[in-house]
Amino acid sequence: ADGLSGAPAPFDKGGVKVALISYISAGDFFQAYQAGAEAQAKALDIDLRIFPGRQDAAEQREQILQAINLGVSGIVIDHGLPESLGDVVQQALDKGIKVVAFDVNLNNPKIPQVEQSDHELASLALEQVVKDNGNSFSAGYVYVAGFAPLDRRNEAWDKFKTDNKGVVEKARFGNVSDTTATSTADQAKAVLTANPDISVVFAPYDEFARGVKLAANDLGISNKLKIYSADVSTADIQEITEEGSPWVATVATNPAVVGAVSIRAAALEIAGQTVPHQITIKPTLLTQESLRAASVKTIEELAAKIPAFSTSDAATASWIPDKLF
Ligand code: SR1
Repeated sequence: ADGLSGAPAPFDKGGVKVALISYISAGDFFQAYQAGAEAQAKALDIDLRIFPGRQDAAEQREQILQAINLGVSGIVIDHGLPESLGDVVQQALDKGIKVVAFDVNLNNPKIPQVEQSDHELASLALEQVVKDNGNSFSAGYVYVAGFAPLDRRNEAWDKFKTDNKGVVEKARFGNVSDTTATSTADQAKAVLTANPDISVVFAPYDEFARGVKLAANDLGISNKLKIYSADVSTADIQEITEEGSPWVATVATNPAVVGAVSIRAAALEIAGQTVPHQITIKPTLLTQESLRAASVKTIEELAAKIPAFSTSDAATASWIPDKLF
């Protein structure tokens, strides 16, 4: 570890230990988030310890205790179930370890909360739904309660239904696991078969959208359905823009940028510098039409065209390198 010249302690010496403890590691979003966190950690000469998430609350608790024993200076907690984390997170704070939470509400004024502005994300997607379909249609909705971003997006969906009485939610389904897309596809097949009048599916997580698209394709109804989602990855862009795809819009940040922001927030906390309690990374609407028109094929091409996909001004400081992608 060489340290960063001009950086405050302990970053001037380098090798500061930080743990990234995820609840979910599988899927494009979480892999890109981790890659962004690693890139930012490297730029800060942080010794980043990554604990893979396996959707296992007991294991995540254990990992936090392991990180405390490793003597880390900071912990970034990426998703999780708040009810199973409160006491172990408090143990970390009591030892002077700085904690940052992404997409898990730890409800502690000492813990900065990172999020992607989920109400806005869902509202932008739903505005596009109305532009494309009007405000009277039968809908399917993919939701699993208990995940902070999905719960926030659900608040926007509830408001949308209140404001648009002609929108009828015919079925609600979803699964979050290590096989989210394929399990959601199995559920979607049953739902779409039982409700042939569904013309719109709101699936605000890219793994959900991928599952619904798979089901629509298997049932041969891709031309009768429109899918609206959250998140974007290179694989998603290919699925959205391919000919005949029912996946017509998504609203997203660059997850690598979100990962980088989470590490920067932890670094600022460790350096004793001010970090806002709420750190928000704003998402962008990406329609099938706009992606096709711009001939965008990868997330890197998106980053070259849309500044918010290459960097964020959240949690920055003059001593923190932020040109990562
Ligand atoms: C199970 S929660 C999945 C969501 O977490 C992140 O906020 C991503 O946007 C993804 O949609």
